[in-house]
Amino acid sequence: MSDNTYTPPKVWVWDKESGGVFASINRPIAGATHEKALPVGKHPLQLYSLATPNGVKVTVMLEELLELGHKGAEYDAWLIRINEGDQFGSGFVAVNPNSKIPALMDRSGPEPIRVFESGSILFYLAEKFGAFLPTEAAARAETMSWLFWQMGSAPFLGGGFGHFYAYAPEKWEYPINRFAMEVKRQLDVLDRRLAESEYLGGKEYTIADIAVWPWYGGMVKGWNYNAGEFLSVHEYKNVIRWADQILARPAVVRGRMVNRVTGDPSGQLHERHDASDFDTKTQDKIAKA
Ligand SMILES: N[C@@H](CCC(=O)N[C@@H](CS)C(=O)NCC(=O)O)C(=O)O
Repeated sequence: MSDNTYTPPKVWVWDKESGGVFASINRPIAGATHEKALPVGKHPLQLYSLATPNGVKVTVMLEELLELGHKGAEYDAWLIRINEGDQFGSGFVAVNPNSKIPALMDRSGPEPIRVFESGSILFYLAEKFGAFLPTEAAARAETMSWLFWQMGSAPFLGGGFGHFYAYAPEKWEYPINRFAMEVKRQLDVLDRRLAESEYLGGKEYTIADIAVWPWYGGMVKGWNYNAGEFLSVHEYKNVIRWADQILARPAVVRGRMVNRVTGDPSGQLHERHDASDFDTKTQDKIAKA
């Protein structure tokens, strides 16, 4: 146990930044901090996002829909730099009052429809295009169960484990233990499911896989928080099999590149406005131009 004890006051007040990565953008109130309209491109779907695991879910889904031939899934992906506070601009808050990426505006109908929360966006697109969501009752229920499992579980992985292992100003044993245990339990839940089933919802690749993969596939690939060795991710053989199978999909490779601002420049497509952008507008190409 740490000797760093804290007695909470009777009433919490916001008198200082809490420290750690992202401390400067955290605040206890919602709403816009500044006036800023969002750009609108030529396509029916306008996405405002960043290639974090939550953002990647949506760009993978859109690329998968395009791969299937759904022309109505053409989209403009605009970059929202959350470390610079873009999510608190008035235009963004009008699309997502929760000020978090990803946020989608569907401009294909007479009135624009806003959709926020990545799980809700995946479900909206799956229903709109009739894809990646089984119609048979048992497979549909299983798919939705794993989709909601992701939405409830990943905050323990990101906000819990990732925060205390990678972002907090100091390493504290108690929260790291608490959340490492929970993340390993979650990986074991997935490993057991994927031992009995090719994909999470059953035989088909669905929005459940698209939602879970960037977080838990990312963990076993060692992409998130540099914590692969710490969490002994090699133990989760079925999750590794499934993660590699999904990574072999061309739409997934493209989806991971959109709105990415870190890593190899050839894998960073800051904004996507046309299918050809993957060949001509990645950061390595822009640097040479
Ligand atoms: N439950 C939300 C979570 C979205 C979320 O946490 N987004 C993060 C990036 S991964 C964000 O925008 N953070 C900015 C902030 O908290 O100010 C979803 O799945 O869409």
